[in-house]
Amino acid sequence: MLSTIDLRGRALGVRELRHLLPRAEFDVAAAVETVRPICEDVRRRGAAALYELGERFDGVRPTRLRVPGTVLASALATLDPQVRAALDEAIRRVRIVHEDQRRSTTTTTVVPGGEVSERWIPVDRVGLYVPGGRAVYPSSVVMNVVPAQIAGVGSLAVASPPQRDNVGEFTGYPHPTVLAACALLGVDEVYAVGGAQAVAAFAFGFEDVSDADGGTAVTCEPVSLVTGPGNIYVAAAKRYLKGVIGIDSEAGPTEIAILADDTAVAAHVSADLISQAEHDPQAASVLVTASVALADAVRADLEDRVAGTKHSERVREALSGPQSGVVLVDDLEAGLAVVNAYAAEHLEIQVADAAAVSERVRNAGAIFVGPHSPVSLGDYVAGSNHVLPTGGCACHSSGLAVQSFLRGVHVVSYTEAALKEVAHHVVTLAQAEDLPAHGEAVQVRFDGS
Ligand code: HSO
Ligand code: ZN
Repeated sequence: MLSTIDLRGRALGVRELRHLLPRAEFDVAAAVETVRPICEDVRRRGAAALYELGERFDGVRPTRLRVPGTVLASALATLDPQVRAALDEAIRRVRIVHEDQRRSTTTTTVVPGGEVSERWIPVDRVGLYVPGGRAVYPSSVVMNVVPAQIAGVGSLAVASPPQRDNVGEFTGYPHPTVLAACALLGVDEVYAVGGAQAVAAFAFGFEDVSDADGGTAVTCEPVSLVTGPGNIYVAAAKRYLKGVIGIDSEAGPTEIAILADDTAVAAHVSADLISQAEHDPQAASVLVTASVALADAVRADLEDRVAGTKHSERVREALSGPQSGVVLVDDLEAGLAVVNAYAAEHLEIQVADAAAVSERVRNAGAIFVGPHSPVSLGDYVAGSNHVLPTGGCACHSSGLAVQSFLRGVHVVSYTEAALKEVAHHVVTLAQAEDLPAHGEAVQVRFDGS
């Protein structure tokens, strides 16, 4: 488990580092070919396709595509009280943090009478995807819904795959804890649709005439934006339909990188590496350190800890894969260069003076500072968001936030005098670009004056 990449004694640039550092091959482009017919089928046949695709890919035909309100209510009523308390606390903390990140309009007076504002307008309607394959993610409901609600999105729908193992009134619907989390957050538009077909259903909308109950058919209106993590097919569908819809990011398998020195506790490092490896055999767990003693101690701890963990097979596969490893570096400086080149989804800093070191991190989806801030805290109840950029996308993208659901619109307002003052510049630039009608549109306002 955990191969070693020994970079000691080598001065490497970003290009070389990216080449040498472990990273999963995640061929979304190839998966786009697989999801194209699925998305087109949903576009053409709507609800009929969604029932069939659920049966084929999720192993159970959705009972109804839209989960009835009574089923949502009973998921909440039957939710384990401890799970409810934990979800309540997660919601409370995620709300506190995200409330603070609201955007307000900025207005700049460029000249007297000439103003430009940036007004933040929420998207009208979003579709939030909550995965439900190897694990079920009520926490992801919280991470998607809370920022969307705080941003002021008027209409939001959740989709999550129907679960084969559900029984009784939950048969053919998403996992009851996912439904309960939706109910807790006041989301009543929930669909039993998973995978690529869920993204297509959101993009195109559909009408389910089989769910008319003698009255009107159920309609899912198309959304403007789809957010949330998912498997490679969800990512591929997001890529394929981008443009029809906006997307947050193409979240791939989870990654944790830990920058540690010999002040770190090996058992903590080892447990944290395992915690994210548990998600997926393709998950990446990377330790970056200059301390051979720590690396050895972590390896030794992993032996027992991996054997004793519930999903040990999956974890072993993730830790043995080419995407995981121990990166040995000369010193902290070199370690920082490595983590910045790697741009992990989650980065833990477990070194002396972790706060100061963390300020020097430029690329990471989220940073966890010091010995008492493990990633799994952030996964659930730190208040931070856990929908984060993977695969090196942290170099250019942010995790899900209130901002993800807003558009910043520039609002221009000039008086006649303020326009007159710059009219000649508009005319000059219009002529320079051989677009004289642009200039004329200004001049016409002053003709005869
Ligand atoms: N670590 C995952 C999120 C998650 N973990 C949900 C547990 N549940 C990606 O950030
Ligand atoms: Zn996690």
